[in-house]
Amino acid sequence: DQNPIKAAAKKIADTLRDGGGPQDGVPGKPAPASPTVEEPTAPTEPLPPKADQQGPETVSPTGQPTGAEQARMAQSGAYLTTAQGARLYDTDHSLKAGPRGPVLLQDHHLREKITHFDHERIPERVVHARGAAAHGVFQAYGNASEVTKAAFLAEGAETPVFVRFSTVLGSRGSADTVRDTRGFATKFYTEEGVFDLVGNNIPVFFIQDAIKFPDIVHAAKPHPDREIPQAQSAHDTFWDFVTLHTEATHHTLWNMSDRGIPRSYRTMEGFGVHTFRLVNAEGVSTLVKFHWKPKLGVHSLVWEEAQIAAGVDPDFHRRDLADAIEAGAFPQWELGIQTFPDTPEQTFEGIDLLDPTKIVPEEIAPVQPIGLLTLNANPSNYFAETEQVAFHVGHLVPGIDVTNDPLLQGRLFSYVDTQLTRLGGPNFGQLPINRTHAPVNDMLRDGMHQTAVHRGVAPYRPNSLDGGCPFVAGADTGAFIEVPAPVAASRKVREAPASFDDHFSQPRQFWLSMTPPEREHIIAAYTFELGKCYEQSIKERALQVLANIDSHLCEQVAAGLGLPAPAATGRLADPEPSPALSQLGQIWPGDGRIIGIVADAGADLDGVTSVREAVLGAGMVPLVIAPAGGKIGGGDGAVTVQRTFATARSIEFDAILLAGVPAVGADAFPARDAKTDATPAPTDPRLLLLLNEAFRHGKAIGVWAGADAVLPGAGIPADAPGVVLADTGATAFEQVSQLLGAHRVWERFPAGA
Ligand code: HDD
Repeated sequence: DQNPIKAAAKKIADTLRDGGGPQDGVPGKPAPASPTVEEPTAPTEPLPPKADQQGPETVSPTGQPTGAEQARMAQSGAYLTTAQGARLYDTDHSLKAGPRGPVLLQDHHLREKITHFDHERIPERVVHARGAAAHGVFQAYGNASEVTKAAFLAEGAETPVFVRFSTVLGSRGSADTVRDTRGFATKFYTEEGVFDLVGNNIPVFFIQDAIKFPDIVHAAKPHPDREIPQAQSAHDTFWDFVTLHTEATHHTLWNMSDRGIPRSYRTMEGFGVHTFRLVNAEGVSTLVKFHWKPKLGVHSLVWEEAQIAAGVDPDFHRRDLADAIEAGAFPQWELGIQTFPDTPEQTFEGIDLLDPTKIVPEEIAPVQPIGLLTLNANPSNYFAETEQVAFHVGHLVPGIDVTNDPLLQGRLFSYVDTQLTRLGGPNFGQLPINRTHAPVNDMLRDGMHQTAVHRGVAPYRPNSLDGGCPFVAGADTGAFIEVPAPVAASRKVREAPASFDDHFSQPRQFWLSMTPPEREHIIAAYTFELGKCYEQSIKERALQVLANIDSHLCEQVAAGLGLPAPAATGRLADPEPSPALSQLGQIWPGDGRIIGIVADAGADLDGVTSVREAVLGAGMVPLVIAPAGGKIGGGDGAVTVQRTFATARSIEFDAILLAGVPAVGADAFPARDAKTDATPAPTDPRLLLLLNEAFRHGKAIGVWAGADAVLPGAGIPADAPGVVLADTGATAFEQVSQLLGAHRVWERFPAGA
């Protein structure tokens, strides 16, 4: 039988018949030992770096799993059982009154299987529903001990962590690359209890008071009548709210910048947003803002890439994170703090530190690195870990305290409340992923899904029956020790301080800090999003907001919308630009970058082989793209194909190399005409599209072995910036990898990308 699926099925059936499988229930034959199930909160050993970092399709285990691989199998035991442990002899047929008869209610296995399935889904998160996560370790540098007594920040401390990245607006099944804020939530399993840093990739928030959170979320989520659009802000209700409510201007501007479409979770900054309060061993307090700085730099997609990815690979960020970790390219971030004196005013250089719509520019308060985060293991089970993890800004350890930021104060209520619905009761802290690594002695009892079997009779204090236990900690080791900051005598009010009224000077500072290509992207983003609105009055109001940020920005967007540009309503602020806000201008390591190498049988295959090695040696991932799958070339020099013209799309690659123009008769490239020396365009439009997109998206392109003949057909001028014509593959890759340090060939922008 030539059909491979049938052949595989037959092989399995033969194995089972020959006694190789669990159905072979010979009485008296011992069942195979069940492998030990790992504790989900303990990070599994990082997978060893793949010897050759093959593309994802070559890394899946094939054949019979053994050892550690067996522990990763879905079922740990050999026999299929009911939930009560009774072995089953059939799971494919319902119990019926005869082969053609009705199904019997008596069938416990049928009812149990279907009932459990019916209840497999839990409510998705009301925001941040779509996410991806990883285990890792946090290593403290020790310098933070000056400002905090938190044990996990002391020198040499190593703390297991679980980090979940997310989009905010979309449902669980929405696309990764939509324009949105990204969540960056970190659970530190410290020896003093769990500390959660629940931040975003944008350092400011839409609103200044938590009471408005339902409003902004209702406005940003899909319209309630048709439930569209999914996972995006390009619609009337969003723009209605953020233009009426101008404290949202700063966050919205960040969303419209390249920060709203990250290249990867690995290349995002993270921010704690609020000002927190740290307390050291002497009881001295310091105000701080937390920052995560990615070792790979801060990089984004271009808008067209984001849109293509949403269709071609909606799991783009999830896949990128998991692949990088599996390949051993562990992403890293430094945790940093900006520190401010804890004065009664709680301002710094005139910036209100309690206003979550304001940043403190790094130029006036440098970010001091205090530790290193490394993500080194993928979750074993998405539901048990990534879906059930429950973060909470109130999960604090001794030495870290909150401030009066009214947004933070409301969050302190919301996070535990939401878990009651999402995770079905108050015992979600007992789920493996949420369990603290510190001893728990909480006197909380019973409730839905209680899994602990508590002993004794005195879960109360004071008691005499348990000898007075448990005792309370001293102020030196206890959490939630309030810094005795005075609370100004006042009257009860529903008001914000006057300093919260400035909604435009920092957006203007952000705009002034952008480079020309970044500004072009912002203009294009506003033009796109407002162009998707139906209500003229909302567009006009949005232009008024833009006029209060910058006249050029307003005029360009107005031109795109075909509307007049209004003037600013007042005098524009004149802030100093903050270069740290720009993503451009630095050179970054290329670790984990994906290099597509286009080749076919007639290409320079020796060159391809050596370039692959060079790419791996540089810590990047080479993926060979060919007209069809399998191998190209023969013998020892054969090259394995990872992507075909059918499966490759430009968005996956950070740079493209072309390994030559093959000889007559090759599939991909037509030959040079011997008489005229002219080379017709390549025949395969998918290759043309790949090259053309890569070029328009500012990606470096390296060619050798005559492959420059392919470029005109793809609309690529051979002398364009970032197009490398080299003699050998080695030189082509060397120059391309240098260009990658800047992420993109920015000279090609602005070009309408
Ligand atoms: Fe929130 C989830 C970040 C304001 C209410 N939030 C959630 C997550 C992140 C943030 C990263 C996902 C956590 C995960 O991966 O499980 N949220 C922020 C930041 C904010 C912020 C950085 C402002 C600085 N959030 C905020 C406010 C409220 C909430 C003002 C409510 C008053 N957030 C929630 C929530 C969620 C949540 C409803 C949904 C799922 C969850 O908590 O566990 O409680």
